[in-house]
Amino acid sequence: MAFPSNFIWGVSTSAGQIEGGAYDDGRTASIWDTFAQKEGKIFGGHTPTVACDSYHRFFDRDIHNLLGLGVNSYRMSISWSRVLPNGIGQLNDKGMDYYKRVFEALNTNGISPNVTLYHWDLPQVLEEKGGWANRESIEWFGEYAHKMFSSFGDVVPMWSTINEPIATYIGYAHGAFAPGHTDEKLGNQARHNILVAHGKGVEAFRAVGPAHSKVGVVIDIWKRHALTDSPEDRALVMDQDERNWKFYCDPILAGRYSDYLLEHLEREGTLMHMEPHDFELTSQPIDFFGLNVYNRVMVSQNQQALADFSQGGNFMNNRSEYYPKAVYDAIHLLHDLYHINCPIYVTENGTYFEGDEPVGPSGMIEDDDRIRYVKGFLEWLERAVDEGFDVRGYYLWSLMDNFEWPAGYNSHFGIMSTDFENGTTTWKKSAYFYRDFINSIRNGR
Ligand code: IFM
Repeated sequence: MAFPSNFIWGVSTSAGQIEGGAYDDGRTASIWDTFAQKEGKIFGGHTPTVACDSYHRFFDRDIHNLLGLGVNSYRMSISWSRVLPNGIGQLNDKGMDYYKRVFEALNTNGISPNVTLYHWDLPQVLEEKGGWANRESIEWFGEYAHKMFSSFGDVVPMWSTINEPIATYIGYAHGAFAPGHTDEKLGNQARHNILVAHGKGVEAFRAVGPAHSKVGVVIDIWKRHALTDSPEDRALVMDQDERNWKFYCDPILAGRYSDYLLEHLEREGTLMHMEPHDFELTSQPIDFFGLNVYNRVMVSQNQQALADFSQGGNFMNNRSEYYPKAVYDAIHLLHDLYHINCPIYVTENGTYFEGDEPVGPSGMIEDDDRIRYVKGFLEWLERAVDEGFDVRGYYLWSLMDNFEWPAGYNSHFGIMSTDFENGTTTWKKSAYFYRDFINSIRNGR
C-alpha cells in the first residue's frame, strides 16, 4: 500500500476553460476571447464566452460534484482580467468577491483550493501593449501576483504562478494558440519573459509571506523517446527535449539555459534578449513542483517507421499511445537530471475523446479508455511513491468537459460531461471509477 492517507486527490480545471461570464461584472476580454473571434482558429467557431458557466454555477453545481467525488483538493485558476480588468491597477470588487466566495465554499467543505495565477488567459489590454513579448509583462505579472497573495494568500494553501509556459511559446511563435503570432524569436522572447515573471511571482509571494501557504510552478513534461537506436534518432530526441520541456525546467530548476540551446538559438537568429538578474528570478526556490503529464512522444527521422509504429496495438481510441509509465519516467527525470529537492504534485493527467463518447445501455457514458488510462497512470504513480519519490498528490484533468482551446468543445477531457446548452453536468463511468478509487485508498483498500 503506497499512497499515504494524507495524499492529495483532486481534479483540475482552469478559469478560461470553465468560467464563461466573459463580460460579466466588469471582466474584460482575455487573449482567448479575442482569438476565438478570429475566423478558423477554433473548432466549429466555438468561443469561451459561456463555457461551463462556472462563474454562475460553481455554487449550485461544481461544488456538489466535487463533494460527490470525495476529492480533498480542487485545482483551478484565477481569471486575470476578471480581477484586474485593465491588467494592472484597480481591482474589480465583483471579480474578487467571486473568488473569495469560491475559496470560502471550498475550505468550508474540506476541499483545499490549489490555485494557479496564470493559465494562458492574458488580459487582452496587456496583449495590446505587446503581451508576454514585452519585458514589462514581468512587472505586470508581479503586480497581479502581489495583489492576489495580499488578498487571498492565507485562504489558499497552494499557489502556482504559471501553468505550462509552452502555451505562451505556441501563441507567439506558431499561432495555433492565442494571441496567434507566428514569429519564432517573439515566441522565445515571450517564453523567456514568462519564466522570469514566474520568479517575480515567487518573489511577491515571499514578500507577502502567507503563513500557511506554499508556492510552486506547473510544467508539462512530454519526454521524447527515440524509435530506433540510430544516431540520427538519438540526436533528434536530444534536440527536441532541449526545445521543449527543458526550455522551462532548466531555468527554473537549474538557473540557466543549456549551452546547446543557447548556441542553437543564436545560430538560428532566434535568441531572445536576457538580462543577468533574470536567472536569479527564474530559479527562486519553490515549495513544490507541479507536474503535468499526459504521454511520451516518439520521434524518428524515419517517417515511415513512425507511421508504422502508430499503427501498433498500443493505442487508444483517440489515436494516442497508451504509455502510462510516462508519469514514472517524468518523476525519475526530475530527480536524475535536476536533483529536485521539493515535493512533486501531479497537477494534471487525463485523456480526451473527440466527438460523442460511447453511451452504454443505461444511458451512461462508458469511457472505458479513460478509465484504463487513469488506472495505468495511477499504478505507475504508486510505484514511484513506493520507491520513495516525494510525490504528494494527483489531480485528474478534468472535472468536466470544457473549452479545450483550439479544439473548442469537441475534445472531451472531463470525467463528467457538460451540456453546453443548459449547463448541466452528468457523471461518466470514469467519475464513478475515480470516486471509488479515492474511497478505496482512504479505506485502506
Ligand atoms: O486543457 C489543457 C489544459 O489547459 C492545460 N494542460 C493540458 C490540458 C489538455 O490539453
